[in-house]
Amino acid sequence: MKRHMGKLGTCSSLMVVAAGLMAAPAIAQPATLPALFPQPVSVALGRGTITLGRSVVLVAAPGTDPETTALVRGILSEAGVETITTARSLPSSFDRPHILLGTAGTALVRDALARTRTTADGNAEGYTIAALASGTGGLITLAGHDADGLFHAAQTFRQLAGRTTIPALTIQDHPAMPIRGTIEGFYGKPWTMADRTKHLDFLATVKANTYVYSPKDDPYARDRWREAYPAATLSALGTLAATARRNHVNFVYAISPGPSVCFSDPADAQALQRKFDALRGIGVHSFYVALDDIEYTKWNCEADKAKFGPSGAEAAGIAQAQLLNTVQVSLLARDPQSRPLIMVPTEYYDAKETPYKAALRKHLDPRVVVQWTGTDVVPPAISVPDAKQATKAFGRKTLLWDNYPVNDFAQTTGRLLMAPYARREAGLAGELSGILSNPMNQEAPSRVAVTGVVAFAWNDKGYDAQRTWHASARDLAGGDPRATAALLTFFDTQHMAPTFGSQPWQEQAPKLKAVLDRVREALADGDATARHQALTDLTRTADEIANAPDIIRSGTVDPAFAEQSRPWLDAMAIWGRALQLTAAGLAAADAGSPAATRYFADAKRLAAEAAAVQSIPGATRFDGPIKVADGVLDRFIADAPTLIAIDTASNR
Ligand code: LTM
Repeated sequence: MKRHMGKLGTCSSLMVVAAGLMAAPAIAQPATLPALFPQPVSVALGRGTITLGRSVVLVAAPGTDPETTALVRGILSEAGVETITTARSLPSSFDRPHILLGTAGTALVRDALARTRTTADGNAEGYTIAALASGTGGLITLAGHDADGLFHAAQTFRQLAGRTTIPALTIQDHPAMPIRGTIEGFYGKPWTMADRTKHLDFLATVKANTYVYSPKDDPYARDRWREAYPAATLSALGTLAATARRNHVNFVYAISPGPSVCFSDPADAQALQRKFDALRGIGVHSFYVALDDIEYTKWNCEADKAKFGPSGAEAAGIAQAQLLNTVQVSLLARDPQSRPLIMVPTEYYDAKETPYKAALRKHLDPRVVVQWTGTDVVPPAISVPDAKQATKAFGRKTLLWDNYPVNDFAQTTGRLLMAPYARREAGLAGELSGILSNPMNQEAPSRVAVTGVVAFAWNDKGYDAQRTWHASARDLAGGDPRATAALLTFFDTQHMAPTFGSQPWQEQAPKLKAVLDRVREALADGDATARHQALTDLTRTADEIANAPDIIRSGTVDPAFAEQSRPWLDAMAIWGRALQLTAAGLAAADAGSPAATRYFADAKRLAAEAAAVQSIPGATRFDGPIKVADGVLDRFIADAPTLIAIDTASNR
């Protein structure tokens, strides 16, 4: 957002300009609390505001990560700042906005925080922002507890710099959960390297710190796991790892040897190490062994029977633990920087006590991080007691693998999952080491849910599902209100989130359903005024649905979003026209006009056309007809001609 407001420092100078422009009595605009996502731990307003204007002074404390400095420069330019002067120390008074960056251990940062009577956040990845308005300028200190914290401070500063003025304030912030991000762990078409690069850039903006590479359809990670990657793929993964590093995101490489591994064969442990060595060679320092979705009650080799006895769940737990322990030890031996190994067990889908889990708990190195997906593969909700149960079952705090918004299972055929991230209980941070979202095959649409997952993992107690949802629409729309509204209309038509069973855990199109229910009620019981009002609302809603696809495609929304949502937008436009005709039919019938019959017939034809739109072949695991507000919109259009009698004899 570019702004050129000159060197207007405080409320009072802004007020003078505003008064001059509008010739109205000058009323000082009070500073207001900014909306920030993820919600910081605490934000307290001070007195006055700072306007960045055209010229600022940037002071980077010694040791500041040059890439974070470059990021802040970019944010300032984006905010309309034309001249960035650098300095090595702070003046005693501020004629312009001064931005100070650094970690809390540096004298410069300590001094700046003392001037604002603030202490530094002392948590890993934590940060403090202190903005002090003073004269025509001010001092904005971004103080990281560590380099990651400073990077997160810069991401919050991006949101502040997008405002017309920055209020004087103090922010103290740090994550509630140490691990936050995405596991590309779905079946079907993997993301492209370009998708992943964009996703890593996005993850940084929402303060995520982890991306796990685990596409089920990468043959070199699963069926052909023993084979080396082709040089070009390895090099592309290296580029990705570098992008992750730049974004302060931990790039984790996952391998799935389960379908063919022989646990007792040292050659297989060596094959795993060889694979990890190759990845380490291109800059990866974090590894993962995935043992989900495999047959674990049969051995893959006779040698396992000889070593572990007859096959079965308990023996599998012991064999898996032994292999993983070997990997954990070798990772640290080869690379002291290596992070703890992460694994997903074969029984990942509940926390019930079983012989397999007992074996894993007893034999697995306590350093190994264990994932689980909740009380089911796709659970309807996750509570603190659920997570406590998992801690008990797996013998450590677990890392939640949240199967939302993944759309690779049969119930999700033809769907994008665009509802807010919800039904995870505040307080889970006390019982989980983190959350990784398993996204959709469509990267850009996945960002909506991932924003929620990461915001919840950052601050579960302060998380607001609806407001975070709106904020993610705004981000995708580049801040444009019309495009934001169009996106939210679209999300409502893709709100349904199925479970593996027949009961969805998020309802379909709640906003649209409320409008359509009001029409049904007004027609059933309302007087002429109520009917007219309900039908007017219906027409407006139909227009919003019909127009949203064009608005989403008009360029303000990230083009990747429009491209990946193509068939859904195509179908939505047709459904919108069908609803417009339905609204016209109801209005005609309400006025006693026989034209209603033709409107309803045209609506029916368009509804059939919309329902026939198909997904892009191969884009998701299951191809099929595209769903748009299904069960709500289609039902209403079908029912509409029955809601009101059509006067076929009328000649009005
Ligand atoms: O959830 C896990 C641990 N494994 C698989 C995922 O790969 C898959 O994407 C989801 C959703 O279908 N279900 C799984 O079982």
